[in-house]
Amino acid sequence: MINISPSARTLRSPFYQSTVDDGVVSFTLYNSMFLPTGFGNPEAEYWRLKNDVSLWDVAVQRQVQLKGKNAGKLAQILSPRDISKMKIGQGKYIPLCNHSGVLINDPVLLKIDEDCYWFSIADSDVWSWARAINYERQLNVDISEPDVAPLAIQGPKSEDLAAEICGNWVRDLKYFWFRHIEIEGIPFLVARSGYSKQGGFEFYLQNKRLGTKLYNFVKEVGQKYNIGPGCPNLSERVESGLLSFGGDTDHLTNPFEVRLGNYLDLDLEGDIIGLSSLKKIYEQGPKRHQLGAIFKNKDVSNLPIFEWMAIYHQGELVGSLTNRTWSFQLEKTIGFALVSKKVHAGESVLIETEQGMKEAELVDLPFV
Ligand code: THG
Repeated sequence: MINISPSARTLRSPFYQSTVDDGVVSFTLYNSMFLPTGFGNPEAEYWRLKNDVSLWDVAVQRQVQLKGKNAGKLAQILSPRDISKMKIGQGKYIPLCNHSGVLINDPVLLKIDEDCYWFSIADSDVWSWARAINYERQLNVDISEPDVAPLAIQGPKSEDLAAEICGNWVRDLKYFWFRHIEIEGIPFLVARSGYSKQGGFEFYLQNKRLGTKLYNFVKEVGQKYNIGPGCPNLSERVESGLLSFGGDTDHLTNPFEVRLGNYLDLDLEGDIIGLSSLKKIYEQGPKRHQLGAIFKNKDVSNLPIFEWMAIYHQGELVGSLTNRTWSFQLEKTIGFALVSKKVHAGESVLIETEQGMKEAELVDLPFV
C-alpha cells in the first residue's frame, strides 16, 4: 500500500474521520482535498445510489465567496450566463470560461444575499481568478472562503430523508434552490442539488467543527431509508452523462464541445469574460463534440484511466476517450468520447487501450 504523505497542502474534510469510520478505501485529490472514491464494494454502492440513498462527503466542492456592493457585478463578469434575474435562495449551473472561451470550471452559483454569492467550484483555482479580475476591474469585492462544507444525500429515497430531517417544505424546493436552517444546533443550507441523476440534496454545513455531528445525525435518521456510505459514483455519472471538469476537459475545451452550450447566454450585454470568443466559436461551429463510447467486447478492461486514449475512425485520429468505467446498468464498458464533428453516433471506432486497439460504438449521451 502506497500512501499520500500528509501536508498542509492536502486538506482533510470535516467529514474525513466519519468516512474512515465508515470504511473508506480510496481517495482522489480534488481542490487540494481528499475526496472519497470507494468503500470497498463498488456494485453495492452503485445500487444503493440507484435504489436507496447514499451519503457523500463532498466538502471538496469548496466555496468562493464574493461579498460587497459589487459582488453581483463581479459574479456576472465571470459568468457567461445571465444571473441578473436570480433570486436570493437560487442556484444555477455556470460554465466559467477564460477570455478565449475555454472552460476553466463548472461551478454551481448560489445567490446567498443581494451582496453575497458563492461559487461552489469544481477542481480548479477560482479564488485567484476571481481576485485577479476583481482587481483589474477595480470592483473592490471581498473574496474569501467561508466556513462551509457540503455533505450530499443522493438517491430516490433522499427526498423522504431530507423531509424527515428538515421538514416537508424541502419537497417543494426547485432544482439548485436552497434555504438556510439550523437543526440540533447545526447551521446549514439545504439545496436540491448534487452530482448524480438519481435526485438528492446537499447540506452545506456552516461550521466545519460540526462535521462529525452532522454526518452522524444524517446517518442515524437515514437508517430506515437504507442509507450507506458512498461518493460521486463514476459508473452512474458516466451513464447519466455528467461532465467531470478537468477529467473530460483539457486546456482547449469550450462549453459547446461538452454539451454546456445551453448554459450560456450569448446575447448578454457588457464586458463579460469569454463572451466575444464564445460568440465566434458558436458562429464558426465547434470542431469537436462529446459522445458516448461503448466497447463491443465485454471482456475489455473497465479500469479508470490515467490518460486520455486515442480514438481512430477509418485509420484517422479523430479524438480521445476521456474516461472509462463499467456500466452496471448496460453491463458493458463505457466512456466519454471527445471527438471530431466528422464522426457521429452509430459509427464504429478503434480505441487505443493498454490492451491494444479495441472496437467501440459511438452513441449519443446520456447512455441511460
Ligand atoms: N454540487 C455543488 N457544487 C459542485 C458540484 C455539485 N461543484 C463542482 C461540480 N459539482 C460542478 N459540476 C456539476 C455538474 C453537473 C451538475 C452539477 C454540478 C448538475 N447538472 C444537471 C444536469 O446536467 O442535468 C442539471 C443542470 C441544470 O439543468 O441546470 O446537476 O454537484 N454544490
